[in-house]
Amino acid sequence: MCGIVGAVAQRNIVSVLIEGLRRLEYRGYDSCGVAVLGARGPSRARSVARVADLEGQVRDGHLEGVTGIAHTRWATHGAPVTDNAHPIFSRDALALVHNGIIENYETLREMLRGKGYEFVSQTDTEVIAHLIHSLYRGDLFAAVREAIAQLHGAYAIAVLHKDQPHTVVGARQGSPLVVGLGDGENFLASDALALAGSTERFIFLEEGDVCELSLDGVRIVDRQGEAAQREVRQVAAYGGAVELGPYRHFMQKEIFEQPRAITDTIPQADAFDASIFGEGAGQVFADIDSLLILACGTSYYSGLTAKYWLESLAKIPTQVEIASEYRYRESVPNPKSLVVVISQSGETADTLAALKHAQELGHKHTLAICNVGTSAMVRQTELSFLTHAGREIGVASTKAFTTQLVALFTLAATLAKLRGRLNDEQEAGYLKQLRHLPAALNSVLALEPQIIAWSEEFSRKEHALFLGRGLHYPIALEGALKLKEISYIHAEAYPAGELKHGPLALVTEAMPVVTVAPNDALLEKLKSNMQEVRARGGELYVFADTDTKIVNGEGLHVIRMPEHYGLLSPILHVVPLQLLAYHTACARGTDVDKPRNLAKSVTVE
Ligand code: HGA
Repeated sequence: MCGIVGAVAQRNIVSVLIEGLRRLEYRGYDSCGVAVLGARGPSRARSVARVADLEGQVRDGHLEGVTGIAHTRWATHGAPVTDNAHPIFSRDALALVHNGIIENYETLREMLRGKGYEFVSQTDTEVIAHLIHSLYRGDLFAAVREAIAQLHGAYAIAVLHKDQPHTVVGARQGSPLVVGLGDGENFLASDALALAGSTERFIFLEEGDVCELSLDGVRIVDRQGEAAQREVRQVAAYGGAVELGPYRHFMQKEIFEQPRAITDTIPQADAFDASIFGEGAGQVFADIDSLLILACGTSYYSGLTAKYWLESLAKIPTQVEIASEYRYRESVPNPKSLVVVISQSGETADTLAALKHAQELGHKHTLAICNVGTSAMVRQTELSFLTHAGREIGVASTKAFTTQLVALFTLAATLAKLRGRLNDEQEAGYLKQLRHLPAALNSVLALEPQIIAWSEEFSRKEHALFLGRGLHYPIALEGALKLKEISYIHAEAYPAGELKHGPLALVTEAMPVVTVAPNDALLEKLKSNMQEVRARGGELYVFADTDTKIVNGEGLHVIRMPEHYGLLSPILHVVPLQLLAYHTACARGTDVDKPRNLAKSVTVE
């Protein structure tokens, strides 16, 4: 989603700003811009094309400066057109970039219009720029503090003013912002990743913080206006831009990286030990009587899968809820419940807000399952498990999902052991199965040519139905989500037993029905559901375990999964669904890594 970069230096800073935007590009955006401070005020370049186009404009226009801010925008208020792209100016004196949503922008706009401010964009952001400008009395830091006291909603902002050279002021509430410390120069960004190459020393701002960057230092105050001492963290692991290598898209690369990602995520320990989840986890796990899993999108589906594991293995009651729903409904808190939040980036706005809501309701035990160790989510939870998927660039999540499943299975097995429900032999068996997963995944990835053949058929369809049962119902949901996200084919997933309660009405010969058919206890029931589809002329595309005896026939297409993998089977069965979505999207010629209207880390509500 939106990205912010800012810098104060003694050298021309434009290349740092552009490079920062380039590093954030993978998150998805629809316009971008950069502003630098000159003697007569800020000047800017904005583009509704890619960062490369912005770079061309900057070069051709000789835009240079030692103080600047830059932005990639994912529009929430106002179309992705140049006038709405950030940086937004106020009276050619002040420039501002913003991530988030200002909920009371209409009231503020009326108030500011009353003061003579003219609005030239449809954004909610423009009210912040004019508000700060209206409050400016020679001190930008003070004006920002006064302005944010009037804002309702979520924001991370970076601002500069023509009368204050070598100054960028930032503030955050509900959207991430980090300060990067250099020598005689300082930086600001919505993600430390943007500043890799410029610094390895970061301060992760906390909710309500306001900061002022100058050449020789950074001033930070907290929400109350008290000087805040924030830890300086060394973060060196970001490396350079990720290369595509022999793959056509990052999504394909990431699907094929799953054996490696899972190898790196499987706990090294030769036992399911609470310490895998952080210091004090043993105590926490002994204290809890249930789990509440909060997540969005693909992470929500990993939570749904985990419910089956947690309740069958550990016999611990587990509730899974969409974060954006949980935070706005009245629920019954249980302080003995462990709140598990799942997010690839650890910055998902809805999940962070749900976590905060749970904490305010009195939930004291929290665990993050996350791919980014420096994220807000990891910092705001008591315990954490880091997946080691590596950077995921494709908007449609793949390796983050399967590594989350590894983390959640480990959690279920650990709780089962602590509750006396896992004997030594079972523990050794599950550990062995986990270690063999990368090899098993390689065999599944070898099915790619057969899946490509199916994808040709799918690319001509407008609808698809996905069926699964039990542990594999969430996998059917994830398969349908992948297909709709990147190929724009309308797809729905149902637990197969639900067919006759409604969706069967949709089944005709034009409706492909993808079926996840592992050789588990529900296989015979699933076969009956498949018959129901065939009887109505539906075309079945079945991913069946080798020993299921489901064979090709009229209207029945079968791809055999190499081996049955018991409780861990969802981790294997999701992979052909990822490949099916990927190759169908390729056949339809969509922008696979950056599907329309979507963004990578969803940092707005
Ligand atoms: N609301 C602002 C910023 C949008 C944003 O943060 N997207 O991720 C706008 O629409 O310009």
